[in-house]
Amino acid sequence: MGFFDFIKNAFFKKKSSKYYLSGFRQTSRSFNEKLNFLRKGYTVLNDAFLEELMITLIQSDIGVSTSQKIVDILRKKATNKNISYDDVKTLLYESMTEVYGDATYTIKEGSPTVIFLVGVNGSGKTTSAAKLAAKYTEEGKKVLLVAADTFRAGAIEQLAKWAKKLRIECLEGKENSDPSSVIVDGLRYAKEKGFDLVLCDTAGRLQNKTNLMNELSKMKRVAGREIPGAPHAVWLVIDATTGQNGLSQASVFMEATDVSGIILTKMDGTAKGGVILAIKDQLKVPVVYVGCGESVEALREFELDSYIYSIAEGINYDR
Ligand SMILES: Nc1nc2c(ncn2[C@@H]2O[C@H](COP(=O)(O)OP(=O)(O)OP(=O)(O)O)[C@@H](O)[C@H]2O)c(=O)[nH]1
Ligand SMILES: [Mg+2]
Repeated sequence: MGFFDFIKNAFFKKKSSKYYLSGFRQTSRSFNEKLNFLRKGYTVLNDAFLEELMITLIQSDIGVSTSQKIVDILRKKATNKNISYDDVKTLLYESMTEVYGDATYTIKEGSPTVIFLVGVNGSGKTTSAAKLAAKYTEEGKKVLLVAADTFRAGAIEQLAKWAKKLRIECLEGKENSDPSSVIVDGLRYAKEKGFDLVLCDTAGRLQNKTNLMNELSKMKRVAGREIPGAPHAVWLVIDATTGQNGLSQASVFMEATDVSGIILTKMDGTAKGGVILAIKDQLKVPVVYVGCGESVEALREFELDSYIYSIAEGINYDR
């Protein structure tokens, strides 16, 4: 069985397949259209071909250095100089899988486990917090949402509304109060009431790095004082439609705090899904969730094989 048959079989058995196919539809379409140059003229894997491939990868938001790595891996893998379109595609997707590397992610558990969602405004923190709360509640965990975005008017209400709709408890901060004090209240309440997981939504104001650093480190400090090891994860939420720009946002946050994972939202609204490879390769932070649509279920755990399959072959299937 070939590489694709293997991942195809596994892919269609998964509940996530339909979300991946629709979430990565634009990326897949654009990527496959760009790869069409391979159909024209290239039957030999030569420098001109590799150069053209490199350009295609860069145009797909994979970034220069990550694209170079993929091309280098592919060159090494290609033992046969005479290549067909299908050979190249298989080699390419194997190389992309290799460049991503280890895709396993485990959350350090605490009692309760505390997760911060951080990121610039509009990236999808609040909706992701709500969607994650719904997912973990369904898995049997007792989940508390903490609305610690005390900065933006209406932010607390936005999360409280979601919580009400999903029937999940939400501790609401007061507008303009210190977000760290809301975190403390939330964690004390969670301990007292025996919650398993606390998801903290934070403000997305575009600050200077010093302010951001101070605010995030204070929130971390107070969380750690309440619950040993907290926060157990800090997930940076990035809007995928920003493409390579998201990468520079991520660098700023990574300098300000320890980011343990990335949530890439709005995949369904962009052809820039290639940025996942650039983020993991350049920042060495794993992608933990991908937002494949507006619905609660469309926030999916990141699965490397499903991702590669969706951008590679998804286009050939009826969706
Ligand atoms: N299509 C799509 N829309 C999304 C996704 N995730 C979030 N959104 C939308 O993006 C918009 C912004 O989401 P929010 O969750 O409010 O973003 P935020 O980071 O909390 O924003 P601030 O609180 O202003 O910092 C909302 O309209 C969401 O419905 C996704 O995966 N797909
Ligand atoms: Mg918000």
